[in-house]
Amino acid sequence: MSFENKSFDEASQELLQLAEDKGHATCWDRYEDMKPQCGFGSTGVCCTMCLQGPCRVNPHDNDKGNQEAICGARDYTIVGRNLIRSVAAGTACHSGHARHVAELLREVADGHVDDYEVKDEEKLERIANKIGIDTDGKDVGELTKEVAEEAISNFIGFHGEEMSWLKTMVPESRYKLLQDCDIISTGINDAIGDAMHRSAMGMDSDPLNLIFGALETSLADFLGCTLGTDLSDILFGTPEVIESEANLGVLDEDAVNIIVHGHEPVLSEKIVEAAKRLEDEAVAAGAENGIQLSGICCTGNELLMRQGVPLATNFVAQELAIMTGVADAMVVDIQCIMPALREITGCYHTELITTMPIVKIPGVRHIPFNDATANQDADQIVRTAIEAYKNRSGEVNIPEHKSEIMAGFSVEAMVDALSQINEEEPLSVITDALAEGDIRGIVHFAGCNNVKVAQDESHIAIVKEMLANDVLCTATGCVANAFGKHGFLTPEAIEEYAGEGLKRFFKAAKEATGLDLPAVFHMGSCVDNSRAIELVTAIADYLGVDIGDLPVVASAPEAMHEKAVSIGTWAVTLGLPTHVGVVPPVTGSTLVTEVATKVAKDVFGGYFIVETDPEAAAEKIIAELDERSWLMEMKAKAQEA
Ligand code: NFS
Ligand code: SF4
Repeated sequence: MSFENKSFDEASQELLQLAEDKGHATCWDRYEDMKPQCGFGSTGVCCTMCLQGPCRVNPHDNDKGNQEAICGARDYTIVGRNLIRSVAAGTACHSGHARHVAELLREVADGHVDDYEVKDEEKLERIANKIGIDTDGKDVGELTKEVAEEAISNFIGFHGEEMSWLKTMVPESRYKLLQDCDIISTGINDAIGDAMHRSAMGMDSDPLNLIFGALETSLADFLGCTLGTDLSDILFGTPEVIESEANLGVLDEDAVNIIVHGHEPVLSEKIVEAAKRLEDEAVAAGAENGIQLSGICCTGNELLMRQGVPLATNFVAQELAIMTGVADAMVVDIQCIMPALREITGCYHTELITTMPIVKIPGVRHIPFNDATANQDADQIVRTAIEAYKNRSGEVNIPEHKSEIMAGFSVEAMVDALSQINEEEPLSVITDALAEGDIRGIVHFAGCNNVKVAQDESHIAIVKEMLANDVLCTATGCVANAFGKHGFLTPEAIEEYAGEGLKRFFKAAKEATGLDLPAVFHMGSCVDNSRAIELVTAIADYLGVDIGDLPVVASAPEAMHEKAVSIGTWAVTLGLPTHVGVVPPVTGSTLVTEVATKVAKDVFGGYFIVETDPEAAAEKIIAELDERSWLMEMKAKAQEA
């Protein structure tokens, strides 16, 4: 049997065959078991907000029309409430991650932890300037403290003021629009609290009010993502262009393989250091190649971006990585960690290790990771992996597939590259190419894998169309990982997939700088979607226009997590048409669906394009890019006249 309906990734296909041979169940099998999935849940019209429920209303009941729930709630209220709660959950994830980094930064400034230090003083100063902190005469410690405290104060708005950081993150025109719509919260935690409060039983039932509430919450998520990115850059360094590899072929039979999985660099950066420190112990245990680290999900992306650690695979294949037989430890922190890992690691010698107080799995080894004892904890984790290596016995099934990749494209790294072409005005390299038509627009890819789509298939189908149509592509999260595995993060992919205009753009860049750039720019983890907005804002400011004017579209072809819902929502709010390749649970309300897919465009410029067919999606994305380019041209002509 071929496994093309489950995964487009050949490494995954090989291991799916193995799973079948050995009788291991995977998420794909469990997905089949879940069918048929409940129509009420799938369309967002199931409410469990009070103990009288669940209420499942039928929006299209011929006898009763739009059916009312016990309390009288209708489809639009229930869909609106479920939506805002999803956005709040996504926001809690990103901002929980950011909060940890912010608090760590403050601890570092206060001298309470010894195992971390500020690695990027330049970024520290740049961020301080950006948020209006006077840097004159202050040393690194003072500045770190002030930046950390300003970040933490953005979580709770004691003084009833708008989250101060947000203003620095978008063009003035966009900020004004957000203010006019009255959707800027006083703090990240306030936004999450309000979202939960207003969606409780007997609270907000006005769908429009709930939708605007969801937008407000999503802006808090955007801030959480930005803090996660900026503060991590300060602590661990701003990514620079780096080379590495992607896919399960990076696992090394002759090394102790430690796979880090989750999201925060706070833990995984320490694992990198500990792995170097304890390399000799691994060799002494018989692993002649020492320790091989690799990553899954966004912690993989974080380590790739800053340390060049290779990517093992992306979200939906996390169980398959264990079936290689050489994963000595899988170390997880927060988010996107399937509880199913326990079952599959139980069949192998693999040590599954949880580390965070809010993520435990029954029956799984927990090694608490504390910032104050980080080095010691990381050593214990790595030593546990080395011990597990000694127990390795079963057969080895490492797929040979892997691809070379280039990553590390922070906005700083991109501007740095562009300034080798035009030192004075680096962004003009992109805007000129847009004006001349060599580049038709920019598409930023974000998001996950989803078992409802064959792994990576939609990602690859859409990016191929984009490149062939001269679209400049950036990516974060599991889709960036997919592009890595399938060879799109290489210069060679330009030759293979790009249209003539895009080829000219990259050729000119190469001639001016000697740099071989990849066909797609890997900008990092999912919190690093903030980097995409930083880039877009810089371009908008350079041209003196708004984000909503630019030929830029976002796409999440295989969205899965509530985090993807919150990111998609802020992308729309910030003015980006946003494609989603999986139907979100809102279609039970025609009203909410119409607002999300049509009305939003009139207010914000951004709106959701829900399209599960990748070819149709690509067409819609390109039509949107063309429409925006045309409008920009018309506006420029009108200004000249
Ligand atoms: Ni983003 Fe990253 Fe992957 Fe999706 Fe999960 S790892 S935070 S949520 S599945 S892209
Ligand atoms: Fe039903 Fe209303 Fe309770 Fe929801 S809040 S479960 S719709 S009675």
